Amino acid sequence: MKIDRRLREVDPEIADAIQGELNWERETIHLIPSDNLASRAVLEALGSVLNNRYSEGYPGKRYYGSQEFVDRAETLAIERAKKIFGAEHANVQCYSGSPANMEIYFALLKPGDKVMAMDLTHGGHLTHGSPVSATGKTYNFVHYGVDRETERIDYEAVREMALREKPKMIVSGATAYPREIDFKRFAKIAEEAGAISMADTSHVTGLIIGGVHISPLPETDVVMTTTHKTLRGPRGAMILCKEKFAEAIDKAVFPGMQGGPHDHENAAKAVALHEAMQPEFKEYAEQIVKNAKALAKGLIDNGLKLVSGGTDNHLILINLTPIEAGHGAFAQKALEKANITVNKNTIPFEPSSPFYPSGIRIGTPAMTTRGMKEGDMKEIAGFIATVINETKKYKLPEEKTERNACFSRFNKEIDENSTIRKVRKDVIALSRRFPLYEGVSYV
Ligand code: DSN
Repeated sequence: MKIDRRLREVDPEIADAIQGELNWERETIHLIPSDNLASRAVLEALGSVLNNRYSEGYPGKRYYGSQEFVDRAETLAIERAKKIFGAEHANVQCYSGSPANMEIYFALLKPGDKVMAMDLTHGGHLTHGSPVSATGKTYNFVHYGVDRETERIDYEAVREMALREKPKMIVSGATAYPREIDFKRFAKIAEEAGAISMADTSHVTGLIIGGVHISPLPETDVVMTTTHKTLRGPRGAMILCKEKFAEAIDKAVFPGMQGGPHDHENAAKAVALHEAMQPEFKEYAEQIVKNAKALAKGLIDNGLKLVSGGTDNHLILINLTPIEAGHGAFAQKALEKANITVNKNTIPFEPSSPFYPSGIRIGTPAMTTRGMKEGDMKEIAGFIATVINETKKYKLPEEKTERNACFSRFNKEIDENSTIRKVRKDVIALSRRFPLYEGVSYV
């Protein structure tokens, strides 16, 4: 085997798949709020020779030899993480957000301990104790949600619940909550209730670093963040905590739940943190929110209903129940046909189901990275409203057995829909005005 042949030569099928994704990203309005576009510098570190190593342990205390450069990269990541978040301790080895949350629970709880977290359908995450997740099966989760009227977290209700339930840990943070979360208030509630405070800031970490949203630190005991969302780094996660929890967290990550760290990923985390320390990152974070507010206004002006009536962060939840409960799958598919990438999502007090939810979740990080501004958001809001309007005549059959046939018919008709085809052309024209990964090719 010749080690230095290029991907195109070795595996043209995978080269085609990657080139296809690149073309798609270049010509798409990419609005999944947990997605972003990592820099070439981050991608270069990810695709580096650091992939080749095993290095169980931590810098200076490894089980394998010759770790000079691995240690250098991981130490840079740790130091940058501590500095940027103002944290006493950082563990950057977590493979991703879900294992990182498990690692925190494993470090600080015993099976069966009570934990309070946000309900999945109100915007929480699977690993915040959903009954289908190992977290929900291992620990005794009790859930708070949003207020039915305001669709926002009612902090006084959370406080009352915490004092009543006396959990061992209170988790703040969400994946589908369009409003700012007062992480400091959560930490205070936990302190009053005698609980450990844990914040999962994954979605809004870039906004926190950019000074746009409230930081959970230094008050919160343990913070978990993924590194690939608004932070715009490689896929992965890290845990930040108070010194008193450092040993337990490190032991839970390795050897508790993980083996060898992904050294290439950790180096790429260091690059992303370096980028986040630059002055332009603050501008990017501010622009994410300006864009989300402009997009939300545009959607409302076009007659769409938003959960909580708007947004303070990077994401928006469109409530499609005025069309019908469970309409999210139709909207997602039709938008995909128009080269607009979104995800169907449950809404608070969901009247349908997670597979056929009543909402669409959209966000601005990726398009902000691409350089789009408020005027572009207004145009995109018009595209989204036009496409959703074309789906209104389709209704989700009550009978589950009729749903596949319904979606086959819908897919065919949506493919041929001239209004959606016209939007697609306009979307491609708009996205081409914002070049992406120029000069990169797998052809
Ligand atoms: N799946 C991620 C999201 O889309 O928010 C969270 O892990």
